[in-house]
Amino acid sequence: MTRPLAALRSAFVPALSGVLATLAGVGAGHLVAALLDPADSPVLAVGSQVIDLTPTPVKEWAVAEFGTADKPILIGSVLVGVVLLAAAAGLLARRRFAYGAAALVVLVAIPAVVAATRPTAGAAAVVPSLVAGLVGVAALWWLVRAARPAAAGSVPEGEHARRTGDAGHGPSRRGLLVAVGVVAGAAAVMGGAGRWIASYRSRAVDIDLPAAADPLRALPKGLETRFDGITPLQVPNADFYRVDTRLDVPIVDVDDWTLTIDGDVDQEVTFTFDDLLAMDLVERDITLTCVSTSVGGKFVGGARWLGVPLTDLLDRAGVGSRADQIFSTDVDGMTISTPLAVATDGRDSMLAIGMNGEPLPREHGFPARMVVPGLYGFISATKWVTRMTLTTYDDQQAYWTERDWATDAPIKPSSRIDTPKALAQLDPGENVIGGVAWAQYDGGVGTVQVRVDGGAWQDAELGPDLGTDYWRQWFHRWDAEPGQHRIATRVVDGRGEPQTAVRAEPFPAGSSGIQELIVTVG
Ligand SMILES: Nc1nc2c(c(=O)[nH]1)N[C@H]1C(S)=C(S)[C@@H](COP(=O)(O)O)O[C@H]1N2
Ligand SMILES: [Mo]
Repeated sequence: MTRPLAALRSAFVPALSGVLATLAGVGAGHLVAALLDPADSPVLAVGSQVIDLTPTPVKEWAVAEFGTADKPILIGSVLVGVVLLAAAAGLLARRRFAYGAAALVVLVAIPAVVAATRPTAGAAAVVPSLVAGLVGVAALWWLVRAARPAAAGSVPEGEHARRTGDAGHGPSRRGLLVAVGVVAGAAAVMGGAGRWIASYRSRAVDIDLPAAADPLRALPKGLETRFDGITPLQVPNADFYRVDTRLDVPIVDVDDWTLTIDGDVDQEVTFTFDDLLAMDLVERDITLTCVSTSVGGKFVGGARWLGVPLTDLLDRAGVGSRADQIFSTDVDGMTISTPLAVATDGRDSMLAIGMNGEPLPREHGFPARMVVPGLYGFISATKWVTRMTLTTYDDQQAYWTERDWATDAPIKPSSRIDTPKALAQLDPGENVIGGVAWAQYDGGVGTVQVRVDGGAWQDAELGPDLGTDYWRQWFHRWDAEPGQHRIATRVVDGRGEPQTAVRAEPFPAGSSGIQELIVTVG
């Protein structure tokens, strides 16, 4: 055997020991966290910290590149980093066990510190990382011991086999295999159990919500019932886009939850969930849009929200004259700024507790979230909200404000092509082009237009009108001739103003420009 190969071989078992010991520790930490607070799991804690520390351009790139898959990719990267460091710890442990153990302790100290310094961390936040450290070091000790050569000097291959079962003379190859198997198995079982428990705890909530004081009419039939590929008029909860800084879903117990309104108010008030249920509830069709969505992007969705008008809540507290923002905080200390004057200008801003006839799904903010028509979600749609502080932009800066995003960001009007898809292969003859468009301000969607191969803009036909706060489905029948074609769309608002063709990136106040895609006919 060549020298580098031999070195590699002798490094393999120690490195593997470090990795397995670490995975066992992480698995144990994940399991304990699932029982206490899943957010304190070592991997999630580090992942969340990475999200918060990631510079905005990188985050934008990741969201654009991977969409909602950015989170599994992030967790994967954290795990790869951990595995490399764990392998190094294993190699150190071969030199001297204490070195390797120390490296492992440093490795778990990172999530422990991160978990303990989360804004809402309790004393128990470090427990999962402590458990991870203890289990990791114990597993490493066992693996290192099991891997130690039976005697000083070299033992011929066959000797190992013969020594199997000879407990008195130190560990054997079989001992090592058993240790490796047990540690790997335990890591998988504990990690798997942790995941299962966490997902069981985050299952849908079963509460009956009262009806709105003045319920909306049943939803009309949308264009999706006539044309394949057009986004449903109302997006089912399970398909609704999700954008937030959380890796997991906060598990909020509705009996412990309260919402406090404080800051520049006549009197601080606190509402329980039952207090909300006792108030007059309203129902509204509102389209939610994410500032991170690119032109033609996916992070937009229409839903029917049930909740309490925001001004009913603010009036109970009595807003002072100094405040210019609602600085809202979620269960985990995440903060969002909303311009007070905009939110209270008469639009249907609300604290939503229901979505499409069901309690808010945990992913979408259970038990309560803000919804403000016409403002991008990052300055308006606080999920899992527990506090609204009336304050000024000078006095307090929210999460995205600190990251240089705009503080006033009305949703830009836009039209999106849902069908056909970019680069689709179509049959010649009649094809339906269709999608959704929004212009969430006075006037709303006036017309939606379609342009083929840079020609004249032609009016599309519109689907049901649910008000200016809601998107509008549209379709256009196109007699397609063989060849390659460019199709584009734009919305013209009720005042006759077409959406701008000027391209803008999502940062800092939302994307703009016209979506154009290429299809092949023939
Ligand atoms: N607590 C909390 N609320 C949040 C966010 C968040 O990261 N944390 N993200 C906001 C953003 S950027 C958007 S676009 C909307 C998305 O709401 P959805 O996930 O229900 O679609 O929630 C907003 N509310
Ligand atoms: Mo967003």
